[in-house]
Amino acid sequence: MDTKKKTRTHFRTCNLCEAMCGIAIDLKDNKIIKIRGDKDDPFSKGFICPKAVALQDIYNDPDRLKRPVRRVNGKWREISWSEAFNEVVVKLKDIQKKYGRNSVGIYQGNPTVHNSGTMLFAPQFFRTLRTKNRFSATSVDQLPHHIASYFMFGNQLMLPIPDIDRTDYFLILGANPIASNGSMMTAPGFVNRLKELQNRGGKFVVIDPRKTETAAKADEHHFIIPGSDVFFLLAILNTVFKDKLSTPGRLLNFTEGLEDVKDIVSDFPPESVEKRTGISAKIIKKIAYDFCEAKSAVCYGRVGVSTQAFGSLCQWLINVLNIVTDNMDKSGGAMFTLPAIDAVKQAVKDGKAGHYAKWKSRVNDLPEFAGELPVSVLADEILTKGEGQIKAMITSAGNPVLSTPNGRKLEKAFCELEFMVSIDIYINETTKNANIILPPTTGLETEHYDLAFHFLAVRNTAKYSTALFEPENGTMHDWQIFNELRKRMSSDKKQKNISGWIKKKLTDRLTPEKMLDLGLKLGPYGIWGGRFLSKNGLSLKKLKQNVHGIDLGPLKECLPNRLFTKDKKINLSAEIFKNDIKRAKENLQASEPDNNFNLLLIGRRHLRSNNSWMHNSKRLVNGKDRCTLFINPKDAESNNIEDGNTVNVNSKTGLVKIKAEITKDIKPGVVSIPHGWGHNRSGIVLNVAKEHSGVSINDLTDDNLIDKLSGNAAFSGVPVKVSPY
Ligand SMILES: Nc1nc2c(c(=O)[nH]1)N[C@H]1C(S)=C(S)[C@@H](COP(=O)(O)OP(=O)(O)OC[C@H]3O[C@@H](n4cnc5c(=O)[nH]c(N)nc54)[C@H](O)[C@@H]3O)O[C@H]1N2
Ligand SMILES: Nc1nc2c(c(=O)[nH]1)N[C@H]1C(S)=C(S)[C@@H](COP(=O)(O)OP(=O)(O)OC[C@H]3O[C@@H](n4cnc5c(=O)[nH]c(N)nc54)[C@H](O)[C@@H]3O)O[C@H]1N2
Ligand code: SF4
Ligand SMILES: [Mo]
Repeated sequence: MDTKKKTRTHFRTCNLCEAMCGIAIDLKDNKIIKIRGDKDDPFSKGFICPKAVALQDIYNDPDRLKRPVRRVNGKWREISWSEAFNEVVVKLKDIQKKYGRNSVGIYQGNPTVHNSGTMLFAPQFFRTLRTKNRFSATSVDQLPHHIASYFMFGNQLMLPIPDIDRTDYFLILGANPIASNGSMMTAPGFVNRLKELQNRGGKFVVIDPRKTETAAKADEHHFIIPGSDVFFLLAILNTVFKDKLSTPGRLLNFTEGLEDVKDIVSDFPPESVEKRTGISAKIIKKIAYDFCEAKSAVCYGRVGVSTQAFGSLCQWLINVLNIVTDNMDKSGGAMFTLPAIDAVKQAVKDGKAGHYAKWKSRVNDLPEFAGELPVSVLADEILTKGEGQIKAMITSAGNPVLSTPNGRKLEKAFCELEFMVSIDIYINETTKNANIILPPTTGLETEHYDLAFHFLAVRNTAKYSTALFEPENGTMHDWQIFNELRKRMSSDKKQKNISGWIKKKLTDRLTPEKMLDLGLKLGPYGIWGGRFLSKNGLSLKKLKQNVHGIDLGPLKECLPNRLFTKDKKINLSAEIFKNDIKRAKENLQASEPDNNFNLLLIGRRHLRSNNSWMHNSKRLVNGKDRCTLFINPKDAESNNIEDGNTVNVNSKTGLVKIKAEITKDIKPGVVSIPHGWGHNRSGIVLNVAKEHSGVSINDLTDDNLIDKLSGNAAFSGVPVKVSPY
């Protein structure tokens, strides 16, 4: 059949955010005529958001790079792949030879986890570099979740997922899933799931400094002072124990440290945190009672509580709350997935799945976690002279100039490098600083399997998408780029023995398809490995036959078997959390506001945006300016600001000029700017985005504001001053 001339429909998963929506793409003469939700996808049931339609804009974007480019005297010139690879490898090898292996730094951005090719192939290349200077978007996002899981369950990837489809009470802190479509909780059609929760008599309660799109639909919303969730959670737990509201139930048999936790939280009665959180003791107690009285309940906290000075304590306490109220590993509580490719199990090496503080950053002594250092320290690692200084950078699928704290400083640091290569589809605020850009194919040209999001999903499902379009001649997939880099970096390495030689030959022949097929077959539902050891088991072939995806059922109880701790027990009171409580206590006592910077800045997300990189789609950026400052009428009045005024926003780190939008939906004392904007830097090639540039909130955020335990950026509640322009 000549598919080029026919009308046809291609089914796949949208890979833009974590929701894994099934989409149906109608084509005529091989041109896209419509992108719609796939009603037959058993998981997303036809739900999509406006970004899915923009997949075609990325594919068709005239600004998208398709051939490698080199920057010479501020001008970009196309070069051949072989020239590009040669130069990159020669430069990286030279620099490592001259300054040592840690002189090459790596930053991997968010789309990494949305691209199975990169997930499978980038690590092999990075291993050849043997550098300790590895960074990623994890430390401006979910690092505290991994730390909590590692210390409590023994595996950094054993992440509890709220069982939203069965819960009776859903307590949401610092997340706005109606705009973000859910994170570390893959639940396509989230808004419909919330409606169903309410229809079956359940309740959901939102704790957020802003009355968000999600909060607006909630049964209760309570404003909280940014950065104070740790105290709210401690006080909830205080009430649970003091009033003997609940017990861990079945979990008690394999939970260690309950008495320690009781002891810790006894110091935080609700009355003691009223002022710091802005939530009354009465409300805190009511939430504790409602949570415990519900048939099932789950507490979930995301970006807004991870990116705080006490982000790790927050994620730990959220797990503790779910455990001590017998809402962990139970229908309607927080549960664990069993994905078709079991990344959780595969994360175990030498009996351990993760490590913490095996080494520290050269500057500021920040702990590594699972081989990565916190990105807040990246600029300083480049700028601070001495042994181990970063002299070359590799960025892949990331835009840290816009997405990490004090982006201006990082931008300056990039200018000091001897060499930089970026693997990216655009010349943007980060990649414009590279010497060479290696552009991969994108979304619709790639096959897709969600290695990450199947294990973060509210149901067990599996789905594989074939590529819609053949890649253009002379273009390369991310995985091919990484594979080529790996081969060339290790080309002069002699294999010590025959098994090494065989391993290398086999590695050279791997493709994502082969690896996925193997993973599926050996996985828990596979034809070779699983409990479904039969013809009906999963394989890539089987997934290809089921273009809408396969439902593998609701999440199931799996503890204590699935625990990765040595003693097969949940560790409720790991030392690192207990020790960090001291820091929290000090903070509670000494929280006098800084009069110079009297407002607290937070971020926000919009449905039609996706971090920093989708503003070159006209259909998404059209309409009202979205990069504005939300400010409460009281604060606007006291600072002489009227709606629509351009204002100065200052922090210790920087200054931006931005339009004010006065709204009661933000707590007095708090202001909000969305992240990912700021396309007003010279030298970028994003012609649509430039026209809707906005400003970067990360020109205001501070690389010194971190969660000391994890090193994660503390974006929530950056002190700022707002004044008329
Ligand atoms: N102040 C503040 N800052 C934040 C946040 C916040 O809430 N507030 N959120 C943080 C969070 S949660 C995150 S995850 C980070 C995101 O931080 P980053 O990952 O650094 O930023 P992105 O904007 O996602 O950049 C993605 C890059 O990948 C490129 N790209 C897209 N698709 C592909 C592909 O298939 N292959 C390759 N090679 N490149 C591709 C894009 O062109 C873009 O350059 O931002 C963080 N920054
Ligand atoms: N449309 C869209 N979808 C996205 C993205 C996007 O950029 N746009 N990014 C994707 C990525 S990378 C991620 S990680 C996810 C994130 O998904 P979510 O975590 O749902 O992200 P946000 O919408 O930023 O929600 C964070 C909420 O925390 C609140 N908040 C801020 N500070 C505090 C605080 O101190 N305490 C409390 N309790 N709340 C606070 C904010 O007001 C905000 O409502 O979204 C993903 N999906
Ligand atoms: S919600 Fe996320 S996965 Fe679903 S269509 Fe929108 S961007 Fe794609
Ligand atoms: Mo993220």
